[in-house]
Amino acid sequence: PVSSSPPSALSAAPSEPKSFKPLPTRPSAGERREPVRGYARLMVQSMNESLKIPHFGYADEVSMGKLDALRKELKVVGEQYGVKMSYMPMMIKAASIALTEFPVLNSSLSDDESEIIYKGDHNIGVAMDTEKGLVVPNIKGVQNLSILEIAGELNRLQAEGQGGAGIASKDLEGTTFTLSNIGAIGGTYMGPVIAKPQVAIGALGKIQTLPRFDEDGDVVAEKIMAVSWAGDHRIVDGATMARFSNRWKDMLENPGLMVATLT
Ligand code: CAO
Repeated sequence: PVSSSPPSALSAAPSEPKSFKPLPTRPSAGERREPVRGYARLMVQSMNESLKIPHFGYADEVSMGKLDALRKELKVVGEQYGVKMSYMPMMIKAASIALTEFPVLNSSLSDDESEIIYKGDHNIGVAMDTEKGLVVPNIKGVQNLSILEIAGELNRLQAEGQGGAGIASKDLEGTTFTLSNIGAIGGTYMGPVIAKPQVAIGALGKIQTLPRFDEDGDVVAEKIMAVSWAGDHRIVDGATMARFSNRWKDMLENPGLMVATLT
């Protein structure tokens, strides 16, 4: 028998009809040219240089349950200081602590490739998706900053990235290591690209609730985030990257370890 009821998509239609909006751009037969300017120009220059770096990749997953609980607490603290607290400030601080133990990841190779230059400061770059395109400002001297201070700097850079004046060049210079939170938009894994003269970068996937086994072999719901690292294989080897990643992951999975290390 043929049902007289309408398909479910139609039955869910709003009672008041909406006005029809045409798509913002319609394909046309001709081509259109646009000058590559601003952040897009920086991306061209920086990525051409990146091609000279022999990359290797390394990925792992992090159980984010405890960090998620800590973030909920710090969010309330942040509000008292007028600061928005995401996961990033804690992940940036953990990276800085791990960099102290694995300084080669916060180094660069000299132009003649004869020396490794270990950087004094952890100027951690954060890839930002802005209306004007990708830009990577850095938070300077993270080794000396509290999680709250890192959050304040991140908020400032995010606001400037979205603002008309853009991010000042001093905030774009001197990056020593980068994190890219592509998971804020979506995705699980990424192949991040190192920007010279840095030697490492990490891309963070979307935090998802997934089934995993606990210590008793029972299936439990866990908050999982994948991390994808890239290293410059001329001076970073896979074992060093794995040890660094393990240390970083340990701190995110057991934030007490991070607190114990804070100066
Ligand atoms: N998984 C799930 N949720 C996430 C998440 C992740 N990995 N990262 C962020 N979120 C959540 C935040 O917790 C926040 O939730 P609440 O509103 O409930 O607090 C929300 O998403 C928005 O976060 P945010 O984007 O404002 O803040 P952030 O500090 O996490 O990230 C920034 C800041 C600048 C890194 C991010 O906005 C961004 O631009 N990411 C894109 C980076 C990018 O383009 N990389 C590609 C580079 S190569 O082309």
